[in-house]
Amino acid sequence: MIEHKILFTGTVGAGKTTAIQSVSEIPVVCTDVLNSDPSLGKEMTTVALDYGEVSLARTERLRLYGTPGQERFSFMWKVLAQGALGLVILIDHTQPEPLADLETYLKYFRELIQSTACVVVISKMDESRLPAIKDFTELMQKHHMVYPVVAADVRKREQVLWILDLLLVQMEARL
Ligand SMILES: Nc1nc2c(ncn2[C@@H]2O[C@H](COP(=O)(O)OP(=O)(O)OP(=O)(O)O)[C@@H](O)[C@H]2O)c(=O)[nH]1
Ligand SMILES: [Mg+2]
Repeated sequence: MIEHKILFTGTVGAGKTTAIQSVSEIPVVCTDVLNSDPSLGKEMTTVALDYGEVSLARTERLRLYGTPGQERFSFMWKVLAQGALGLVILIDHTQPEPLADLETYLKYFRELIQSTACVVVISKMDESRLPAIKDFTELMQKHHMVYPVVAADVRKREQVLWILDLLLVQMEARL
């Protein structure tokens, strides 16, 4: 059995925990607690990590880790990034500055992105329309990063599997 570690990161409420819960075949290890910050606009928030697993073929299993979104827990980001072979950056499109948010994650994970595979996922585009996907792609180009940028609803298992597929294609191309 070949195992790959995949890391889900990105903004608070973008759907990291949801994405892992959508596809995991084991009960997700979840460290969500009641959120005490009303500005986050949701009941629960991750304080340490999420962990789930999904097997894609009989020979391949993905170990899925999710980071906390809140910056005060960012000490966990580097810890969780160790050994990751692919990175999913989730950006909540309903937040005031989604482009600036993406830039924050591109900068923080620059080394990991350049040495592994990456997919940028814009979530909640059903709720707000601008900026467009093209604007996120242009930002990536400005940073000389050529990776897929997609809009997805991570509450849907098939869409998370599609995101993982976009990562695996890159990982296979590197082998
Ligand atoms: N409308 C809409 N809601 C979504 C979409 N994707 C996820 N959600 C909702 O957004 C919320 C995401 O919450 P979490 O999965 O806890 O987000 P998180 O990224 O783990 O957040 P932190 O752990 O606090 O950083 C959930 O209530 C989802 O149901 C989407 O595409 N559209
Ligand atoms: Mg979470």
